[in-house]
Amino acid sequence: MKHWEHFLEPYKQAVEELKVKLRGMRSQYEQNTDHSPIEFVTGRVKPIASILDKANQKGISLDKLETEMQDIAGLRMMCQFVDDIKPVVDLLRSRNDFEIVEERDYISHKKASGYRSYHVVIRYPVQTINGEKNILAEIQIRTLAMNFWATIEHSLNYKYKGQFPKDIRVRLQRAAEAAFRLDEEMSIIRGEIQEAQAFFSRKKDLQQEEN
Ligand code: 0O2
Ligand code: 0O2
Repeated sequence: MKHWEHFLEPYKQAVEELKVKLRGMRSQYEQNTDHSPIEFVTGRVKPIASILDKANQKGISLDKLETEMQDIAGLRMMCQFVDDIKPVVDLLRSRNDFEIVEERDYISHKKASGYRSYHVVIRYPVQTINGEKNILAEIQIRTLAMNFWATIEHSLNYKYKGQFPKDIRVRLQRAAEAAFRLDEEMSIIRGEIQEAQAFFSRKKDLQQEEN
């Protein structure tokens, strides 16, 4: 147990630091533009039981976790529109506080399950009392609709341990198509939605100034 605490410490620090940094991108957008492509940011360190399960499933030996398990530190950036994802990825590419080591585009190439998301794996330097330690972290960038589907599917996956009954599998695939269409519909009326959001956020600002 002590060994795990020691191993996970830099990952915990990285998740906390990256949450602040990525949330900082959101607040800068909010201050400088009418629309932030980032809706919200979450992060977590993978629980030990999940690390062990995944290592077991993928045949990763425990002494290779650091190099072979890329999502021990995981961050998620949620966007309103599919078109917001690319500018967010471009911003990640332009940063100089970490290095991108891999990108996986499950939006142009959705997974067989119906999963859609854009994954960016980074090498992030953590400052420790023993010097700098580089760790891998995975940033998942997705729309709210993609996130809704993935969250539900993930819970069901947990319940059925990946072996879905046929009717559930079919329903999940239909739900994935519905989420895809929802994203498409929202993209079409994006201009209208953003105009309304900008109007309400200006109104809120004015009310705050009056109080
Ligand atoms: P569960 O139920 O197992 O999913 P804050 O206090 O707001 O700074 P907090 O409360 O520590 O932050 O966490 P945050 O950032 O709100 O989000 C934590 C939740 O985000 C996790 O819940 C995950 O569901 C989810 N999450 C975020 N990023 C990732 C990721 O990259 N991979 C995965 N698998 N999940 C992610 P829990 O606590 O793990 O509970
Ligand atoms: P968690 O913390 O429970 O979410 P693999 O595990 O082989 O699919 P790999 O190589 O680790 O893939 O990388 P990949 O596929 O880029 O990223 C894996 C993570 O993406 C998963 O983490 C999920 O968070 C998410 N993901 C991938 N496929 C699906 C899917 O079909 N449904 C859902 N809901 N999420 C998916 P873990 O390992 O599941 O961990």
